[in-house]
Amino acid sequence: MFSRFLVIVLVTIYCNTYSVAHAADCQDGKIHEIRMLNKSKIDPKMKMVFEPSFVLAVSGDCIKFIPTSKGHNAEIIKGMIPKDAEKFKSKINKELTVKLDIEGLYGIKCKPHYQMGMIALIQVGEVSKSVVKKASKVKHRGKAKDRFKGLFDKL
Ligand SMILES: [Cu+2]
Repeated sequence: MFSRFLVIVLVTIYCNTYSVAHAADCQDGKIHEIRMLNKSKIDPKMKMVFEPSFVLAVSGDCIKFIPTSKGHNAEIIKGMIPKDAEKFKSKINKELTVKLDIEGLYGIKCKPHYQMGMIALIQVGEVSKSVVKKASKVKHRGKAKDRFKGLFDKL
């Protein structure tokens, strides 16, 4: 009986600690929202997009990926993440908030629609020319190639 009570107490403490820690994660920084859409709200001719597809953030900011349309996810593209930063990947149709502490460029794709050009670029802090050059050299397929070119051209 006592141990059962203890388990409940411990679970309660754990849950509270977890939610508090989680909520506190983004307290110091800004939360940038990126929507996952079947159709762009800016240019309706564009299908399968992250919107905005480029975010300029500072270290400690959070990015919230919102599954506005169904069937999308957000994950790091191999080779498009700063050294020492942690990779992330959301589940299809699930919202994900990540805190980005390490400066640099983060390339994001939606796994099912990558070839259709569903990609995004996040810049955290200042980035050097060599960082931009390295990230822009990552090879892409399908429409992802053109859309990344468009994003890198603006950097
Ligand atoms: Cu998608």
